[in-house]
Amino acid sequence: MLRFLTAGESHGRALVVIVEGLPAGLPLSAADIAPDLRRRQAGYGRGRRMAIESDTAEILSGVRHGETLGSPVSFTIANRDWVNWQYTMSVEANPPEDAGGAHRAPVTRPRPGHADLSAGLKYDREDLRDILERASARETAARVGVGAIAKVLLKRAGIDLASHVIRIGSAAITSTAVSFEQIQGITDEDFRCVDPAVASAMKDAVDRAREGGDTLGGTFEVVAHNVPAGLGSHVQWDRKLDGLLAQALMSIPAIKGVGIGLGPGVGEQPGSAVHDEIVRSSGRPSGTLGTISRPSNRAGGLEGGVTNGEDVRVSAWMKPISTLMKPLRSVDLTTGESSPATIERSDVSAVPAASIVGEAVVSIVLASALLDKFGGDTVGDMDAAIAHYRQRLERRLNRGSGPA
Ligand code: EPS
Repeated sequence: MLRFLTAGESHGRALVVIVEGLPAGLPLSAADIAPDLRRRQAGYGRGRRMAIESDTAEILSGVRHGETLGSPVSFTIANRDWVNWQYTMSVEANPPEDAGGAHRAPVTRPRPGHADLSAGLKYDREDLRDILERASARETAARVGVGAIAKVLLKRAGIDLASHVIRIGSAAITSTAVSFEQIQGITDEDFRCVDPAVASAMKDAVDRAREGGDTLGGTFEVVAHNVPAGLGSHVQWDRKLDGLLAQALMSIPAIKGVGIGLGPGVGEQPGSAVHDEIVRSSGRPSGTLGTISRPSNRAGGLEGGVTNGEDVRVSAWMKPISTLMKPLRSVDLTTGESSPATIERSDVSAVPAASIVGEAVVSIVLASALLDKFGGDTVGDMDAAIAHYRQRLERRLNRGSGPA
């Protein structure tokens, strides 16, 4: 099992992460984490914060001379903006008057859609900043760091991941089966969309929303390629991989829906148009099962909570960001008076960034499932278990297909 915890406030000193369960002997360095941290910061529609930050991971433990030790890996991601928030975010009861940054007034007017009201009441915080600092999507930088480490492990097993944006507001691609190669070929970091004409419509939509003081959500899809059949299990509810993927994606801030394969579309079609037939491969097999192929992959690579050798395809629906520059109605919790919601610096749309976070959480769940199945205290043990399993499947699936 791979597990991790993150800590850190959005404008505190740093994000802090501990990852436990990685086998020993995995080559790993901060350079493996850097590209995904950078990709998460990109995207059209982000706020000014991303111009301040230059996210980098500093590994503090669990790695020596470029290899994991089997002990917990910890790392931090510094918040560059912290220098401007030292007074506001001080750990000390009485910060010195000359501590860095403005002396900010408490946040008392909760934003509809954010955690401000519900968690502010639950934790009894007068200044709702105590809530928003941790509910902020800034935390997702930490998860992207963990996901990048998980990807190194997955890569060793031959598994690759990619993601793309399907929709921002009303601008959307219509194709339901974009190939893994097409997604891998995306170079436009602003929208991460396979169709340049739709990307241009997405830009117009974001610009219109910004002008109107509004925000936009959307949809993205994550695809994992070359996944062995047999990750996850049908035997118990909390071992079903589709359920674990849904939980991981739903825990990303603002995600309100998750689909596997056809997703919610499964209810609109008869079984003959939903299930993927099982055929003998002729030529290049569709997935990792060799002699067995699937002409379609509407199941998104998962049947019975177990991977079936096809690409794992999961999509997520993101609501519009809840800080509106033209704020919705709210109530000032200090005075009880009706009042427009607080305005904090924010993004107009962050669907492209969310797709990178989606890749990360899917990687973490798949890496954990890979370790559950093939385990081992060292990567060598894991490699051997995978090789042994592949041979077993090959023997089983080649029955009747070769010379007697
Ligand atoms: C984000 C950091 C935040 C926001 C955004 C995403 O930084 P700041 O609050 O300093 O501008 O830009 O978070 C939200 C939109 C939100 O609602 O929390 C990040 O690192 O991704």
